[in-house]
Amino acid sequence: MTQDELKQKVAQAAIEYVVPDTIIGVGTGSTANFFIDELAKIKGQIQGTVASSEATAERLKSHGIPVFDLNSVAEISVYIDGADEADPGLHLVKGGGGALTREKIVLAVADKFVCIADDSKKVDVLGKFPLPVEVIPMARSYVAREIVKRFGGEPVLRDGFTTDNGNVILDIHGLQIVDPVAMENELNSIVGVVTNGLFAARNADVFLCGTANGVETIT
Ligand code: ABF
Repeated sequence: MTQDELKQKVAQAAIEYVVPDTIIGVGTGSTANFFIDELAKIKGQIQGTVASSEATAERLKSHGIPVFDLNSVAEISVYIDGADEADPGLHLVKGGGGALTREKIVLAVADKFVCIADDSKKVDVLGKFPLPVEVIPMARSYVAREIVKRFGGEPVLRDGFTTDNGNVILDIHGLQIVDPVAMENELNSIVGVVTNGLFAARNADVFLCGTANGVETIT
């Protein structure tokens, strides 16, 4: 099976987690896009969605799926999104697509987090994928220096990229993240950091992992 076929399989499997007559949080990226296309087939069964990026909102709307502003929504039954890395504790690195802050905000409102990815995203220790950190532009150099001082690694400015929130991203290369919860919290304590791509304090509840032998459900 190709990687796209694996992504499609997990997207189809995620439909099982869609709660009828509720609002669904929808992530960003190529795997989430497969999910949106599957969701379109059952769009009459849900009230609507909240999107984690402008790109996702566009795709949802192009299928005629209602997209609500998060401020008008009190409850999201489930948040379904991809990841860049997942460790055995279902702690994730996300944000390769640059949507990490809105992803984390939508997730904060959701009752359940279902992560969908092919098995290339499974790792023993997080950090091989550069860890994205969204930063207020004027704090970029300060935050980069603090990161090197506290964690080592090499923060690299994502060239020519501005987030949906008007900020920049530093991708930290060369990390071995053995305590993802502690690192997530400490990164967030640096003034000028908006969010970081560790989804560890709130990790995934379910990981639907696409393998050559089918979809593995990891909880
Ligand atoms: C989002 O999409 C991100 O948090 C993550 O960076 C990315 C995964 O993309 P893909 O599904 O294209 O591999 O979920």
